[in-house]
Amino acid sequence: MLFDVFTLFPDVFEPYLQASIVQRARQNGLIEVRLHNIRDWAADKHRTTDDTPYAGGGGMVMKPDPIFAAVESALGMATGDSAPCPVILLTPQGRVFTQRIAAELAEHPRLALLCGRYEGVDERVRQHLVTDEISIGDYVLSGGELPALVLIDALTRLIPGALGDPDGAADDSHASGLLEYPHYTRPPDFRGWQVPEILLSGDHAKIARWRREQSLLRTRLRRPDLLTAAPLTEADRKFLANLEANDPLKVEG
Ligand code: 9D3
Repeated sequence: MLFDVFTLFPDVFEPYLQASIVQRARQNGLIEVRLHNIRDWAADKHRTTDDTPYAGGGGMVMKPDPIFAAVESALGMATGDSAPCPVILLTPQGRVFTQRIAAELAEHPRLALLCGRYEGVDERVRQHLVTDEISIGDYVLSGGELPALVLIDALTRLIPGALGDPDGAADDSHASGLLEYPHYTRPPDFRGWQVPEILLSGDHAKIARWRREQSLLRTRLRRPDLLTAAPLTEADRKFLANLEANDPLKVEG
């Protein structure tokens, strides 16, 4: 999978791309990330990439011409060298990124990621270049660079072979639609706090059921919105119905 990233701050990408699972995926040829500095496509001698908004309002707006030049050149749009690919603007106004959107985007062999800065980009970029707009959540960041890295990381994890584990991303929280059950490792007694007996029992069927129930309890308590959408078995529904019937206000420890 090829990511073309368009940014005024290409340097902030390097440290993360040179670490973690993303680095291994690059070394294994599973992903390629091409960083394009929008400033390299500014036409004037001061290499201007932003300007004041028409009709005032304060702040700065990213100029359309360097962005169009950078994206059209990198994607071979003028020469028709390459198939059209999604051009995603990272913006607080976009649809909020989820695992479902990650899976949808991971189907594409190539994505262009456009990182906004300042108050935003000239509206004509949105209208005539961008094909999709994504936010990573309702909080204010300084630009689209961290969101672009978030997207690259989430999509890389979905590529078969990108994780060491052959089971891949199937076990990830959110892939099942539920929050994860509690995890423990050695020692069995840490400062007097015990690992739940059942995990030491060796009874794999019982352990699987306990973990599933812990996932259901935790999701019901912390993210009831997920529970309505999650694929639940008949046994799951019985467990939840029983909880409601016996003790509607019971909270997990
Ligand atoms: C000061 C301007 N803000 C008025 C409320 C709007 C604004 C514009 C640009 C706020 C933040 C930004 C920079 N952020 C992004 O470009 C961004 C972002 C984010 O801030 N939060 C979550 N996802 C994203 S994706 C891109």
